[in-house]
Amino acid sequence: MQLIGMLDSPYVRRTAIGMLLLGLRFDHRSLSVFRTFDEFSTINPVVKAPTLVCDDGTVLMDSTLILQYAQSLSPGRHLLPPSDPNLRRALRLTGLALSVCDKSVQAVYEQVTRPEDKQHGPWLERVAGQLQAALLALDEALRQAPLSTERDTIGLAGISIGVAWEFARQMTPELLPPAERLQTLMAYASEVEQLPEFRAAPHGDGVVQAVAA
Ligand SMILES: N[C@@H](CCC(=O)N[C@@H](CS)C(=O)NCC(=O)O)C(=O)O
Repeated sequence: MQLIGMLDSPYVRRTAIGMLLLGLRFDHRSLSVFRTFDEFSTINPVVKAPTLVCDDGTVLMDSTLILQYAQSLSPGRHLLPPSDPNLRRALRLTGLALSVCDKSVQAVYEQVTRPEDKQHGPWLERVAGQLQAALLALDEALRQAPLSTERDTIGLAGISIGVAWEFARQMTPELLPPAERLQTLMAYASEVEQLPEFRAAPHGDGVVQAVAA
């Protein structure tokens, strides 16, 4: 299998970390959807990161769908709890984390891909408000009940929260709520960033490293 896309994308990074935690072997090609658009389009003409080229050549896209497929290849390790109430909580937290990713990415695209005089202030304000709401809800949820930071039990929610925070922190620091309102979230994220799978796939332009079993 080949995972295509850069680890500066939170979607690529959550996919890579999830696949590593599932114990799957894959090659990683750090192609940019912007700088290497043409090369990317020869693999997936839709140019979406992440893209997964399966062993039979099937091309998958979308981090959640790729992770759903990856989960099917690793029946011994589960990234989602099997049933309620834990399943419902994990899905809610994952949804909040994905919203952090979506809103942070939208803000980056607005600021980076548009010329300054074409940027739309009210849109950016709306996105920033949504980003802040998702981050504050995550902090509150983690304060109410802990979430695993352990390698053997961390799931999709924990992976997504760690990755989402790192992306938002690095890419849109000016849009975040005050740090004192995110203490629990920050502590959680800093702990999970120490896991071998997170360290093997750091935010940035590198390639996913192998992890010892
Ligand atoms: N919901 C998708 C979002 C993926 C996404 O938007 N990825 C960005 C990179 S951060 C991308 O492919 N951008 C290129 C484009 O949309 O043209 C997922 O979870 O994979």
